[in-house]
Amino acid sequence: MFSDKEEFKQAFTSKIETELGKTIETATEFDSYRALGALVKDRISENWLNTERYYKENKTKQVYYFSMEFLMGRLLGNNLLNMEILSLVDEGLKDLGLSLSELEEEENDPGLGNGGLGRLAACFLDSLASLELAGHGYGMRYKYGMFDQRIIDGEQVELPDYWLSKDFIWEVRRPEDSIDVKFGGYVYSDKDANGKLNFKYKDYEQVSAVPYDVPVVGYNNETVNTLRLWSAEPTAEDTLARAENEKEFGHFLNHKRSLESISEFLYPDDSNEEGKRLRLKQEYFLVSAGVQSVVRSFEALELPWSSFPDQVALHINDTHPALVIPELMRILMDEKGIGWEEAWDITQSSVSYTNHTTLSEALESWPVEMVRSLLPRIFMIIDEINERFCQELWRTYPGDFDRIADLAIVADGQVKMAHLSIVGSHSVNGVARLHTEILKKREMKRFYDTFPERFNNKTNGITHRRWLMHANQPLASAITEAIGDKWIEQPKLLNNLLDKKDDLAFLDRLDDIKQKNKRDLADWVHQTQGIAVDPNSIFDVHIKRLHGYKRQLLNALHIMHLYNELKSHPTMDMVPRTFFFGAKAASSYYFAKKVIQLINRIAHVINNDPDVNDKMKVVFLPNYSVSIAERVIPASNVSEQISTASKEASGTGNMKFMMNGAVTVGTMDGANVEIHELVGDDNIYTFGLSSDEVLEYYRNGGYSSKQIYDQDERVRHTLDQLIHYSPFSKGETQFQDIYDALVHHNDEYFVLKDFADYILAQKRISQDFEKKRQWNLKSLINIAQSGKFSSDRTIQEYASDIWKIQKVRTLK
Ligand code: 26V
Repeated sequence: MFSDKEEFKQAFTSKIETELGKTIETATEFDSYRALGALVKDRISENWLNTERYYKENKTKQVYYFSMEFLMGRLLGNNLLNMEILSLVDEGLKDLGLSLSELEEEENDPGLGNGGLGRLAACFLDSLASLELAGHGYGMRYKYGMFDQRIIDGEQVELPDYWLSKDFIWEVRRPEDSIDVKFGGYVYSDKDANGKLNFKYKDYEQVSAVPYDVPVVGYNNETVNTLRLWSAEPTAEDTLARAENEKEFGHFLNHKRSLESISEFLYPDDSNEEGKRLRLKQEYFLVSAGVQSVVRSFEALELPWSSFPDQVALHINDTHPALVIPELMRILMDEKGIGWEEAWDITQSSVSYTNHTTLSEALESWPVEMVRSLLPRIFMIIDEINERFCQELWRTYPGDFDRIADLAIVADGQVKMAHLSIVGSHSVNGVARLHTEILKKREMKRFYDTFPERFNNKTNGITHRRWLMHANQPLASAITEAIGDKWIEQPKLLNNLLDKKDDLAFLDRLDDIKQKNKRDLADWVHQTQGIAVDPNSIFDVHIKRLHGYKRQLLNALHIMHLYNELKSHPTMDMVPRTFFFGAKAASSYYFAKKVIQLINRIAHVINNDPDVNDKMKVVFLPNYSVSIAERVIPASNVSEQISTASKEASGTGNMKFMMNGAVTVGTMDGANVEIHELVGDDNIYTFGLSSDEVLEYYRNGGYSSKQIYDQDERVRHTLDQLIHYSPFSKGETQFQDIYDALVHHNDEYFVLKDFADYILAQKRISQDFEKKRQWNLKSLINIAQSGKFSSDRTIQEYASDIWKIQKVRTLK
């Protein structure tokens, strides 16, 4: 690496000259970003090669984390941080008249994920490399990631996110490792001389999966793992054959486009909509390319097949890559000649599965006919897995038709992917304690009864390197000055900050840092949106995907209520607040888009009303992304985690806020429960129904939102403003559907039920925020207790309990 700043400056200057044929003076910011990236890549490559060689030579067990989403965020700053040259580079660039943070802005944020699930995968990769564990990501190289959100006339408009418009400098295309993936056609079998059935495949369509490898750099070590993203292209033979057969070039182009569409775009996470065939194609494409390439690497080791599970762990991030199970069976049986029993044993022992939601509408299932026609051999194998599983159940529960129908993998003309995932793996985990309990006791109870030993909990985590050390460098430095730097390797040691509870100077320092971050955010909001916000107000932040169950609507209605209070009591004492929102709604999710429209409407009314706008402001941050989260979270005072209890499997934003000293207002849902347990009643604002209460209502009824509307004047007044003439509706009907959902369709997410309690929690926050010292102490306690939520802890648990892998030392 660079021994000092001067050496870096020298190397950087010559990179600009050799790589770009320019000088520091003539280079644009993007040029400088590229040159810096190229320089960093040079330094990564040696460790990358060595890591790979080490794993091979030592036959290290490898984990492959299959995920349809990796929400990586920008890589430049993170790589510099992990290589421990961030400040050296920062200073060197300053000498040359450049700013690192401005160069970082030149990088497109690769949005190859929807939200929590994709970002978790990215945090996990960072932890795997940083803990020197041999774990790699397998994902899709979508041409278009999460859409680019614009707000036009107060409504969400989606533009394609062509994130590759500027080269993605971190990837390395490896055509030599391409894999052929087959779709469609039909299967026939013949018997060989020994009477053994062989399955053959005819008239299929063949696609080439070309891998693009991205290095994943460990923190302060020599490990560089790989994120392998697959891209769909026509195969060489296919192209040649078509060129010979098809005289018309147009046909060829159409064919090429149809193949490439497999890795064209990321599906939004609420799409129950039609046209899912392409999504199933995407899933099989990732799985088949991935498993074939894993098998290829395994074979290079020249070990017996029985040792496959000692060499390889295949992890599936939700059910999206569940076809790993039949695909590995297919390869082992049809291509390697292994019998069913042994193949099944190998498969089950290698595969593990994480469930990320209990929402029934989010559980994947595919029409039998679609699977059969698109993946004929895979369907046969699934069908056989199902047959054998149902027979086994019949032996354990003879005559219990109801139970068997309930647990079957193929039933009602559908293939149930969660069932396939549980049956075909040795481990099933939930992502927070409460979530895992709900899986065991309710959603997957019958599976838990059948395979209790498979179920386990792995509470989610976040990488403290990106979310604290990089996003909030001043806070990280203050922590290190206070308790030394061991917390970086052992985040639980953040606990030592509790010794500073009575240290007024330290509490003031935390406050100063927060204040500075708030000013920076305020400046950025002013520059980008033209909205002036008061850095002394409470920064109250609600950033996450827009979903009914996440209840951005509850927050919005509360803001309307506060506005009404201020308007009717102009002299009312109110602690100034700025409400920030960031949220994308899937394009087909009508209700979610209405809520975005409402929030923008509220922002417009409040921000332009001089009667209130020195006390309240509402900011909707368009195009919420990892990089926006990195700006906003360090500047937050209040973290909104207000999902309907039982619905949010874990949440990970909640952990990021906590680690940056924001205090949570939240329901007892997901990982909020564990945050509450760590910080205690005084350092979190909990409110609302418990998950048991919610589940009880769903089961036995008894909730009437209309009754609350009729009885609570505040609710009625606020809701009426949605449909009657008011500043928010202006007499139009655009919010009628929100009103109807809450009043006439019995408020599926218990917004009205929790409204009163939420108002009280928010009142307490306002009162407490004014007691500065006490508030700073709450902030300190949150930071001090956040170590548990480092993804290093989570990954260590996966490594020892599920994957059975250990730390390795890579050699120079
Ligand atoms: C998918 C769908 C599809 C159908 C309509 C409703 C709906 C709602 C949510 C989803 C996403 C399911 C998978 C997911 O992203 N889960 C998130 O995973 C995070 C990481 O474990 C966790 O923190 C979040 O609580 C969980 O929602």
